[in-house]
Amino acid sequence: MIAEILIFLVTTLLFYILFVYKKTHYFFEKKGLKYLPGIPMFGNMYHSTVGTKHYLEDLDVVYRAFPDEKYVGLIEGTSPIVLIRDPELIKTITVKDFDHFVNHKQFFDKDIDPLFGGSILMMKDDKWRDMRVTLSPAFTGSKMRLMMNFMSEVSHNITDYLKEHLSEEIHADDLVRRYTLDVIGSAGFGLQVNSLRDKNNEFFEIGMKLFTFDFQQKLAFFMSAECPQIAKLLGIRIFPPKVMNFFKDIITNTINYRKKNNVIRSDMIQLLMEASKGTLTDSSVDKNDVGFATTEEALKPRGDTREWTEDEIIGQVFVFFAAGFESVAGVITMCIHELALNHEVQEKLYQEILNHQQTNETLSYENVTQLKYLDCVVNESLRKWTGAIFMDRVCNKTYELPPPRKGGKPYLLRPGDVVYNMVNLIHMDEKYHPKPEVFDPDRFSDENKHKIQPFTFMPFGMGPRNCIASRFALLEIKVFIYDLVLNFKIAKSKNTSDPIRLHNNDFNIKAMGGTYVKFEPRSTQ
Ligand code: HEM
Ligand SMILES: *[C@@H]1O[C@H](CO)[C@@H](O)[C@H](O)[C@H]1NC(C)=O
Ligand SMILES: *[C@@H]1O[C@H](CO)[C@@H](O)[C@H](O)[C@H]1NC(C)=O
Ligand SMILES: *[C@@H]1O[C@H](CO)[C@@H](O)[C@H](O)[C@H]1NC(C)=O
Ligand SMILES: *[C@@H]1O[C@H](CO)[C@@H](O)[C@H](O)[C@H]1NC(C)=O
Ligand SMILES: CC(=O)N[C@H]1CO[C@H](CO)[C@@H](O)[C@@H]1O
Ligand SMILES: CC(=O)N[C@H]1CO[C@H](CO)[C@@H](O)[C@@H]1O
Repeated sequence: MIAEILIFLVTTLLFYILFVYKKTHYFFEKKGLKYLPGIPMFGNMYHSTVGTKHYLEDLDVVYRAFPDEKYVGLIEGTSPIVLIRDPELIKTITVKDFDHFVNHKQFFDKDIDPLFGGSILMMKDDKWRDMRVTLSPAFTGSKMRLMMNFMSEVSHNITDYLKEHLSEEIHADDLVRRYTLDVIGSAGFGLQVNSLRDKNNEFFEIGMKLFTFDFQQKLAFFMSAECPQIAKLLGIRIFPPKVMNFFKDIITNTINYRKKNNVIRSDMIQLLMEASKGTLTDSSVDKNDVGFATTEEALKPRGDTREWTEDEIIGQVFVFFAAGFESVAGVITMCIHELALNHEVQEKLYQEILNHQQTNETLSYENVTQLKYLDCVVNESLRKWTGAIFMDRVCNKTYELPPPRKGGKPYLLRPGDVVYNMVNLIHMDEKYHPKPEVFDPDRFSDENKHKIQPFTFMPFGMGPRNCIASRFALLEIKVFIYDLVLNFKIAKSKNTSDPIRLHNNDFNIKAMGGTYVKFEPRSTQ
């Protein structure tokens, strides 16, 4: 009897899995979309789910399978997603018809993870619009000038540390994460973290915990992405309340301290405190701006201003962790790795920086944009290694995509349908960037940059929902690379991998086996 019930249950389950598997295929076929069948339950994401390949490598297989399609079907687990591969169409979705695609896919629910879920990243529609308009003034050029001091101080401290450890093999992944974490501590939370000297710093440890998911967290993440209702019902949380409370306490204590003692420090907490009182504005145009325009230029306030609670606004400091930690750390680490492997690029960059330093002792905000080759090196690092895998957008109003190929039929997107606008894979497509594996900053030189087709280089996303902090990120990267290249020769060590391959653990951009280099003294020292 029990055996029969078991057989019945197993058969039902198998049929159910097969049914779900076939349903997506039928769905795409009916709509005339090309797709790869994938594996039941995993869809096209089998290898990255079981951890034998990076997420990007799974996507790459689908991206390359149909070179003549403007978009194709992607099966993520059991969900059908439209993968957009045509730059022209990406422009239409992220800029021209943005009104149909305002929101990101919901990876975190506000009720499940208040810090991630309550941040601007996950906000929707008008609420997002209002928050974006409120926060944007905190990220304009003139505010970045203030942030630069915090970055430089951390960078100098790390340079000093490295001078005491010349020619030792350094684990750059760790070093760079200490830099970005210290910068977040200082520029974001008003803390002097100094995590390189104070190795067991609590802020550093808790910050790192947010990004190294253990098995339980991976499962929770999978659940809240695949079946959010069930996850919510079960009260599944990705981050333990302890972590959440740690950050909340820091923020609350800092604010209370500042209010009580009338302390003013020009960091993000300060800017956000002003924003919550509605006194933060910025209409100045800075000719030295780097990065993409933030949204206040594109989004008009809706007139009636929303009242935010201080909690709601201050919660946005956490965005530095959610969106600004791994992304920056990944690019800087890869840039260091590339410089160690590409000797000529590093020497050319060194010459530019040395020249600058000889006339101008320290790097100032005004001078950052004048370092043209540095800009090219950073952009080339972002081309190959941006953390932006795709720009996910959820369709809000029924929308007709043009036919995927000549003679095909248009595709109708319904509210709730998800599209992924590809970023890295377009950066690495030889159709747009010849010899994409080669690290060649001269792609961005004055002579060459016009050859880069629009919407084929978009490390910070595109349109009104692009990265709010691209200026902050570019500055943070440049300040550190400037100091490193000026003071040291970044050299290969025993464990430097060449060529660089992506590790296969999760979404983050890291080199397989880690990035190890030596910082050798420059002969002038
Ligand atoms: C190299 C570093 C960074 C990269 C490559 C990067 C990339 C991106 C990308 C691709 C998006 C989505 C854009 C889209 O869908 O069109 C995004 C959004 C965002 N990023 Fe960044 N980012 C970086 C650093 C930062 C930093 C330092 C912060 C600090 C606050 C930050 C805050 C945000 C926020 C708040 C959003 C969401 C904006 C919205 O939904 O309105 N990012 N970023
Ligand atoms: C930099 O180092 C100095 C001296 O060790 C220290 O007082 C300061 O707090 C450090 N700055 C940061 C941002 O960690
Ligand atoms: C580098 O990229 C940034 C945005 O990421 C852009 O503003 C800048 O113009 C680019 N520089 C060059 C030389 O292409
Ligand atoms: C640095 O900036 C100042 C002020 O903008 C400018 O006069 C000077 O030429 C710059 N120096 C270099 C080396 O670019
Ligand atoms: C570097 O590689 C050697 C083997 O070649 C290994 O024994 C050593 O632990 C590695 N060093 C680090 C810091 O991982
Ligand atoms: C289906 C859906 O999400 N509809 C939303 C589209 O956007 C408007 C405002 O921007 C919302 O009010 C709808 O709920
Ligand atoms: C010699 C030189 O170029 N000095 C400049 C260094 O940068 C500052 C401002 O950032 C200028 O005021 C100097 O003229």
